[in-house]
Amino acid sequence: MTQTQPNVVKLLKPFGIDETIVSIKNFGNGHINDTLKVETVNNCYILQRINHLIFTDVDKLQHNIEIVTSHIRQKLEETGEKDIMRKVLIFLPTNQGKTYYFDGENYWRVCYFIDNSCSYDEITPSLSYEAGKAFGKFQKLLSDIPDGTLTETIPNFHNMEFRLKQFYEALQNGQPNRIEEVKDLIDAIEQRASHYCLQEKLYREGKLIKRINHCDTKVNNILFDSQTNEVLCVIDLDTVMPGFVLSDFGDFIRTAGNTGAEDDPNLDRVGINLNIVKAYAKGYMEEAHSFLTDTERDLLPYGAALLTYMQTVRFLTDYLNGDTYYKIQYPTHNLVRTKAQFKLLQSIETHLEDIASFINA
Ligand code: ADP
Ligand code: GN1
Ligand code: MG
Repeated sequence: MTQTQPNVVKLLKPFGIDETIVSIKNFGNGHINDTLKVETVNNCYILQRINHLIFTDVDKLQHNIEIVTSHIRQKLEETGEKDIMRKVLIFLPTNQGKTYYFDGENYWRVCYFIDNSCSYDEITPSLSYEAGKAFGKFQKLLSDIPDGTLTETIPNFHNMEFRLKQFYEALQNGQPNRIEEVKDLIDAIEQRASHYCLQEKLYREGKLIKRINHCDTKVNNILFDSQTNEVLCVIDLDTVMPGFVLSDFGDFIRTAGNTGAEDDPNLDRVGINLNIVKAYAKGYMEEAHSFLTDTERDLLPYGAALLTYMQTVRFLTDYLNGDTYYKIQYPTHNLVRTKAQFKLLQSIETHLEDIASFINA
């Protein structure tokens, strides 16, 4: 945890849990929330502290998640799914009827730990294929949620024009020494700015629609059966919101299709891993071909570059602002992340035709 260890017994009470606790473990390595696995004599739970500086309207956030999980549950019931407890997250209500609890300082939520499940931080082509199917199916399951039902839990989250506006504000108000230090990166971002605002332009022209996306398509946001490796469910639902379809293709390529790490200090290790991209494209298209428009499909390779460009801009903006958003482990962490994302972007930009061939295979 980033804070002192919470009083887990006290936090579980409002959710109606007063079983004896057997163990408490830190879980996950996200940049935003804090996750604990809590085992009691009868059950196992995930307890999460919601970062309310980032998700500023926790009530709306949890409302979105409740709609998404019940929609998926209903779809699974309709198809006669037997193992529903393991195929969609179940959040526990408090005695106030909310799926979160405010302790006066922090917001907390609890869901059941899915038995015999695991997640992976390392990728392989076969996991990538499964992930493509899982995220494609996730978008498909949610594609009939009526417009206006879900809110943007972080307004303009994957809006490139908005991210560039934040970047330009950081150039005005950020730390002067840092701005000076990264002049070349700033130039590279500015040169590409209009190219990477195509989605917003097409949307205004009525040529691109919005749909529900996961918006954080990392392989560790999928739970697999720890024995059979079958996909169980998609998790980490905070950023499920309306937006453009490229998010869920592009962000997976950005996170999994990198031969190096997101914060790799050795840029020689960073580049696009085409085997991973090929496998993801295959799995994703198997599910998504039924709902993608021609425009969306044609834009998928561009989406891989766009999401990587967006993350470059977001990491650099945070660096210029003095590291107020992402958790960092050392002072130049956001700069190292920016350089690695930019290297990945350059690599993706030279392989757009390969990516298109995988999508159209
Ligand atoms: P974050 O990415 O913000 O740390 P996640 O919700 O993705 O938070 O959870 C972190 C990790 O905890 C996941 O990658 C997964 O391994 C595990 N996890 C989360 N929820 C569950 C669950 N209900 N059952 C089993 N494992 C879970
Ligand atoms: C954050 O929670 P985590 O670490 O999966 C961020 C994503 C970024 C990512 C960088 C709410 O995700 O948008 O892509 O870090 N989530 C939020 O890897 O900003
Ligand atoms: Mg996660």
